[in-house]
Amino acid sequence: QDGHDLWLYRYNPNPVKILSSHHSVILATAKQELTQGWKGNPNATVKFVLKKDKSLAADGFTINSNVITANTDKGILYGVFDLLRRQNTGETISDIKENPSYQVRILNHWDNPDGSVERGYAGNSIFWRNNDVNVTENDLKLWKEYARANASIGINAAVLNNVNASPLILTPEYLQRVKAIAAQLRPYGIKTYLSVKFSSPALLGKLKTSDPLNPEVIRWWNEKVKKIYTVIPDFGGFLVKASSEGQPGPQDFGRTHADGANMLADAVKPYGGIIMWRAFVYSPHDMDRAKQAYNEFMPLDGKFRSNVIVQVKNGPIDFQPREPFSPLFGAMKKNAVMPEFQITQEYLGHSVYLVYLSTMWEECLKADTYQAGKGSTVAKVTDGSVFKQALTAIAGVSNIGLDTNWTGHQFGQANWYAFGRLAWNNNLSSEQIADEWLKLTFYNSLSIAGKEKKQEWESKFLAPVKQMMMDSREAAVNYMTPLGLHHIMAANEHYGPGPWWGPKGVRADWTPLYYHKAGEDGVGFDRTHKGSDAVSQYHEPLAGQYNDPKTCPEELLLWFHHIPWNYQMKSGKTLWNELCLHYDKGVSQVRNFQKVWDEVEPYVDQTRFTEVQRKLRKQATNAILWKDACLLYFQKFSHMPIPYDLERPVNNLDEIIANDKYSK
Ligand code: BDP
Repeated sequence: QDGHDLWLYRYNPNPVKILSSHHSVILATAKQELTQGWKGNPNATVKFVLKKDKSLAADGFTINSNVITANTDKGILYGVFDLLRRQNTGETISDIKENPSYQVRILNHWDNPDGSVERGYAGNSIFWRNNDVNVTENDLKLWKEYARANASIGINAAVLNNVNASPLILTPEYLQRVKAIAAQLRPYGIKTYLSVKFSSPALLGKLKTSDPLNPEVIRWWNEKVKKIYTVIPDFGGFLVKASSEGQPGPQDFGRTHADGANMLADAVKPYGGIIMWRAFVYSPHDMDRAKQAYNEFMPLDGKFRSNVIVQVKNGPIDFQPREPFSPLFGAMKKNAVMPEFQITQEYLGHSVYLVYLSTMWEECLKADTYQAGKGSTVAKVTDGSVFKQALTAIAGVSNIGLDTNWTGHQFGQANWYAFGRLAWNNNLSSEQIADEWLKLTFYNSLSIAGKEKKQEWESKFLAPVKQMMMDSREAAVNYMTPLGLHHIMAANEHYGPGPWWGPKGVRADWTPLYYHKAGEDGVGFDRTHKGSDAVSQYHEPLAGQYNDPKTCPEELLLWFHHIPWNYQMKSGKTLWNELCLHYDKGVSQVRNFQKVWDEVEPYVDQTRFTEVQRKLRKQATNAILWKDACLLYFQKFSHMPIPYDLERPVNNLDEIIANDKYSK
């Protein structure tokens, strides 16, 4: 077992008969999957029924005594995968009805034409290689495996290239490769999308401008879109990062985000395409980066076309181990908004840390925005239940690369899996998802002898490993950025600690100093009414709760407040002592993960066991570095001792800083 089979390993299927009065490419896929995965009674008959059922969404289905019913062939395919999953996890199957939470459940690949992957830690791109557009047999095989894995968890869309988009992607040569990829994804019900560079008309078309209101520019995009649809008739649309981090955009021409998005929306509209327009923007002039996306987008609410959806990162800053939810959720009421989660672990230890991200996404989805009264959770204000938005979607920035196990870390697969499951059902619990994933990934690959000991496996492997997953995100928060600290990672790579970093000449809101604001008087970013007033972007009662350090959840305290070192926390301890305790706890949690994993060795194949064991060792070493670096650095301001009953630092701050290549 090298992990390449993901959660899809199937053991010796039983024979099954399939009845279906319809035919389509997708139904053929559904039949094939059922045939190679059936675990129910041998020679049972399964029926596919396509009929109009108003209570079912386009991708929804019911399963009832071996009859799978849906409105569309895609619905049948999802029904088949659902049935197989339940068989493989040992669930009882009766009277099942499933409708997806979001219409578009999409992976964003930050992959570049040269094969590199921005923030990718699992090898090079599966889609692009050295700017070479030739398609090999191996490519086709891999793309098909990719499509199958996605379909099995309900993902139905993929953006094939980086949001920092190369204009090359729209050239005829690249579009041919996109066509080849789309052909592998289509039988699994997956639509293809591309990221585009806003200045493509000037860069590729040699126009004098890329101004979205210029008639030549409009014509250029219309022509380009027409060509794309000739090559890929079911093309999904564009994802756009514009006027952000140096990317060109409508603001270069004095236009708004809505002007830019609507021009593209009009171009794809005749073909049923959509535009996902990212709200990840921040101008260097505003005083608090956490407020900027809201400030730019709120005035545009209602100004976007109906086939535009605004794509918002879960937190207001940038995929930190913990952030409050972005105040744009729920705030925009007239235009559709979609969440963007980051599956790749840019700020959470790359492919070294074992961090199960589902609990973080669940925290965001279940957070109450109060925008339309109590219960207006992020899930509900984005899936169409609170605001009747016609278009609903959710995106995950992929962690996939050419590594044999796809995700670099064997447990990174759980995050890909969890994203798909939550996109399908934003009400699922992370615990259930972990349970499914572990059974599918580790139990089903055991030998028969292993399987006879199912109960033993459940108590000795499933229970402790699931608990480790459930605790893993909080552990990372503890040893990296506890109590609301954020963005104190080392520059550029965002892996190790770097709270000291903030050289002159670098824009302030890219540096840790800007975010933690540690000084003799305390630590944390004052976002209260007296500070940047970011709290006012939240609806009451949240704004009031966040504004007062006594009612602000302690896990977000230093996000919203600048707090004196000797401030008394709910525990009665000082802020400084609590900070020390959190860092220390994070380290012991990871050490405990090592023990948990070492003990489950008899239940895991050697390859996967050793891989995870080695990564946990690295994670533990790095956790200690984080703890030592942050505590020794903050101690220069607090002048307080690390509580003597805690483990002492084993690294020296001056040496850590000397080893930080960005601080030279
Ligand atoms: C940041 C990443 C950067 C991305 C950017 C984005 O550091 O590589 O391009 O987000 O989402 O987190 O556009």
